[in-house]
Amino acid sequence: MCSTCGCGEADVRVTTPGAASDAAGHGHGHGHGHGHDENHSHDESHSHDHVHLEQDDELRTHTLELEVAVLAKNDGLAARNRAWLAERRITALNLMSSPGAGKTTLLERTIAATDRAVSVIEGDQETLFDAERIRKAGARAVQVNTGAGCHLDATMVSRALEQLRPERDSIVFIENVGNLVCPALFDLGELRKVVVISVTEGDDKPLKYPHMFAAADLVVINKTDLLPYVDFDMERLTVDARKLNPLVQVVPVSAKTGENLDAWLTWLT
Ligand SMILES: Nc1nc2c(ncn2[C@@H]2O[C@H](COP(=O)(O)OP(=O)(O)OP(=O)(O)O)[C@@H](O)[C@H]2O)c(=O)[nH]1
Ligand SMILES: [Zn+2]
Ligand SMILES: [Zn+2]
Ligand SMILES: [Zn+2]
Repeated sequence: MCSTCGCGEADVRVTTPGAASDAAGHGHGHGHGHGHDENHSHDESHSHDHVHLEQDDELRTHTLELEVAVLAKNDGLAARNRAWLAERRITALNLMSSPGAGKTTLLERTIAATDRAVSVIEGDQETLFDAERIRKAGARAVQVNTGAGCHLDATMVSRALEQLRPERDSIVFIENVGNLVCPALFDLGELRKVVVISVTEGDDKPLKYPHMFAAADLVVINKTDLLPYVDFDMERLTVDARKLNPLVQVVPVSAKTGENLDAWLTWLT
């Protein structure tokens, strides 16, 4: 029911790859919306008569009310997830990035390098690819397929936790759907939010996607092995991220080569 991008959770599936039955759950068919603050329908730079301004305002007000209600409901469910995780002393981390920034690669490395028990909730629109990669890397994983949806929400994470059954004192990584926009708005019940940005995406992303960077506890700059080949100013990215979020930590790594991975692992512990 997202008025802007049409995402919905009507066909959400939660699957444990390799499990005896691919216990495919089916989502309750309620629609949901999420915020896109910008008014997409009017380009600021051109002028035209706002003859239908009242209808626009009405629609916008309605959309906003819907979004507020959806996010409030999500926040309630996220609080339940957070309490459930805290009772078990489980550290849950919400990993967000645009598609292909290297979230799964970083997790593969992390699983190999850490002593803590790790399990993973994978979010993608389709396929079990990432959950299979995690399983091959040696950790348990549950795949959430969001169908048309472009983010994970607290309900999906709650259902995934039921299947995952993470052990006490472990780390649960939640790899969100690749998207720098709406995942920022949805509290999943995680302890911390991590944004992964790769150097091939450009250093202008914090100011272009401010909600994501404002929400982050940590920014991981990935693919530093490619720095010689791209124009990416690490200093600019850091300065801009801190304009939005003065306390945010920034850790450059290469998930491919393992460069500076210790800084990430230290942040984790
Ligand atoms: N050069 C280089 N390539 C990397 C690095 N990390 C990941 N990659 C490559 O980037 C591509 C995407 O990596 P993934 O780990 O699948 O990225 P992702 O963020 O999980 O992608 P989605 O789940 O689709 O959003 C793959 O081809 C990786 O091998 C890195 O540090 N350096
Ligand atoms: Zn959207
Ligand atoms: Zn991935
Ligand atoms: Zn979305």
